[in-house]
Amino acid sequence: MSRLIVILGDQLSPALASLRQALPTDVIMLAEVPGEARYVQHHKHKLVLIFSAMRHFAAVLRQQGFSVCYYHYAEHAELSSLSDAVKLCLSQHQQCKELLITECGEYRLQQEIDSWSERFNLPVSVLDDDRFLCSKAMFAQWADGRKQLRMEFFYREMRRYTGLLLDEQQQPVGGQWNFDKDNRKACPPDIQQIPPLNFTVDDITRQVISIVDQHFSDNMGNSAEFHYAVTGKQARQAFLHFVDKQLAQFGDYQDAMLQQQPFLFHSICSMYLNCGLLDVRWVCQKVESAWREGKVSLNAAEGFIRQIIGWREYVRGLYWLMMPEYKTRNTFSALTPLPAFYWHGRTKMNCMQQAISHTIEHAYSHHIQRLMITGNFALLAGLNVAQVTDWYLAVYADAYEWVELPNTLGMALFADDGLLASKPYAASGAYINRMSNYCKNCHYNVKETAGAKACPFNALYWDFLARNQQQLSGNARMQLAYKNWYNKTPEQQQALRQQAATVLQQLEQL
Ligand code: FAD
Ligand code: DLZ
Ligand code: SF4
Repeated sequence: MSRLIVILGDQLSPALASLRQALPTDVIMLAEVPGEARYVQHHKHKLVLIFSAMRHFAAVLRQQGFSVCYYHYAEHAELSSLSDAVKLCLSQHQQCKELLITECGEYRLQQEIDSWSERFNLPVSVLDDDRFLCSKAMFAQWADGRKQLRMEFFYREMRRYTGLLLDEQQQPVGGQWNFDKDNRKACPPDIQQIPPLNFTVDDITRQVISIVDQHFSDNMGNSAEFHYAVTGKQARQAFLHFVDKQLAQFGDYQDAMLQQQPFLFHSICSMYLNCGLLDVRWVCQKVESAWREGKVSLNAAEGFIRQIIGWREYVRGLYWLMMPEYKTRNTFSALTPLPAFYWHGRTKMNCMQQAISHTIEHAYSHHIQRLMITGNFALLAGLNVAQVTDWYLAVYADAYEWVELPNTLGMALFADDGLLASKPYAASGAYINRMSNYCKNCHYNVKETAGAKACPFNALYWDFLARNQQQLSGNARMQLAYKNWYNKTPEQQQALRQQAATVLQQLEQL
């Protein structure tokens, strides 16, 4: 008996659980379908990356002797969803009497998959996605009975579980678990940098680019500028380049931002990890080895490994633990419509212009731009949570809901009432000025709080504290912020709130 093995666009890993079970008699299906390509307005680079990586992956499976059924975008008018593709494939391969799939990354699509058994009247096996180190069940067990689900404690468990950066007594090397405090230096503007590896497009990618241009012309980005890896081999090359050239400075400058520098010392590997071109165990081993060989400092290696086995695994665990209810959360009842400049990048706020233009150009911006620039602005201005989360899901090449939603709704917007973060990441212009050189080139003045030239982040920050006093003033980590607010005279408070009201009225013109 043959099985139909369905591989999704973010499951492009040779060691995928379902592929490990594949037999020569099975049929493997991959399908480019509008249902997945249009559920948000994905950035063109994200579409090119996924379609091209899917096609390259299918070619390798064929070379390995598998029977692959591949549906190209728009070649079959009747295909709208993945379910349609499965139906067509089953009709074309009637020997398949069972479906096999690895669990998917988004609740929305998992619901669809869960309907297949009844819909197609076949047994459907859904395997755990063991590309993640922590299974859903393991995370749920860790979370069970805890009052707070803090990443730091989860991360320590994951260090013990993986053995990464432990000494012979199973204690953290360097005597502490976390070197976060050493990851927050501002970056000198003239620092020497070697850019990430770019790749020239091949025939497969060229064909995909023309499809994306034809069918997704209104989406963000310019597909002619696509420069990312599309195979596992290229993604590993790009990562080794990072380890060799950038990792040494990743630790120090993880939180820094510089004018016209979208990548700084970041790895640019989330888009590859998330679609399966890179393996988390492999990347962590490469980074640990670089430290053990004395090539990079511990704060760089630990800082990187924490992001992967800590944050990445933690947000995934939290997502599956809390969905679908998580997506409905909106602690501050934030409903202000997303300003149009999030889509076109034309704003006088230089920090926002930089973060959004990097996003438009590369379908990428680094963590601090996502959190402390576009995310912070959305938090302070009370932008509509659903519109903000849709924006992040659309515009980044690494965006899938399991990772995007907890980071946006939980970390950036604090809309989950502190489930993920112990306090809101709210900051005025002073933080942005400290961590970047953006303010020097800005129309607004970061030192001013009143008037047409005042940095919008300043009044919005105080207004955020004032309007959410009821929810936040009891938070131990907000005490200093509220002390500073209460130290202001009623006139000062009134002026700041008036300025914030003016800013909010003119959002589209900022
Ligand atoms: P590096 O800075 O080099 O970090 C190394 C790796 O660590 C990343 O590749 C990533 O796999 C992992 N990592 C780091 N931080 C996180 C985190 N908070 N959560 C999960 N993994 C992390 N990441 C995504 O992969 N997809 C998203 O859709 C996404 N949306 C985000 C939205 C917001 C509002 C915020 C604040 C963060 C978001 N992140 C998301 C997390 C993080 O910003 C990106 O993983 C990172 O910027 C990717 O760039 P990089 O590969 O150069 O990362
Ligand atoms: C993101 C994406 C896109 C743009 N297109 C496809 C597609 O055409 N076919 C497919 O199988 N997967 C695609 N994906 C990835 C899926 O959306 C992803 O598997 C789910 O969101 C679950 O993470
Ligand atoms: Fe951003 Fe304000 Fe600095 Fe301008 S002055 S770059 S708006 S923080």
